[in-house]
Amino acid sequence: MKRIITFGTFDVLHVGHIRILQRARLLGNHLTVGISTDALNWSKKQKKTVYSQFDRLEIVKAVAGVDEVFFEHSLEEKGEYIKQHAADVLVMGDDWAGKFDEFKSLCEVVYLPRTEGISTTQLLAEIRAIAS
Ligand code: C2G
Repeated sequence: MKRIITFGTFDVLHVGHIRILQRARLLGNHLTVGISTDALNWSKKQKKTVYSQFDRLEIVKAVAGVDEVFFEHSLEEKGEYIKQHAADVLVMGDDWAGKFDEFKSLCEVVYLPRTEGISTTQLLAEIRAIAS
């Protein structure tokens, strides 16, 4: 059994999110996803989410290939989350490249390329333009 862990906000779920979850899952047999809480999202990005942490957790849980979800309350607790979930591999998008190398003592750390041309920020701008 190879256990994968990944983290993210996953607000207004889009194909970039789906692809990273699917590619992460292909690296092992079990995928756990840490969903950034609303408070963490505000502190790390000064952004409010469209969907609440509860809705974001429920949506990601429903994605095929996702086996388990939990709330990520703090970036500083990442090592604890890796241990609690007995993860063999930490997967992150390459926008985080190098940022989590300190966890290489606990598990393998893999940065996967982001999907080009799509982001929640861009989607929200398009929704605003369509709605106005
Ligand atoms: N992602 C992607 N392609 C995109 C957009 C996002 O592959 N076009 C990936 C990101 O690289 C990340 C995951 O999808 O690995 C979730 O992205 P976000 O919701 O933006 O998550 P973020 O706020 O970066 O949270 O502990 C770290 C954080 O919780 C990561």
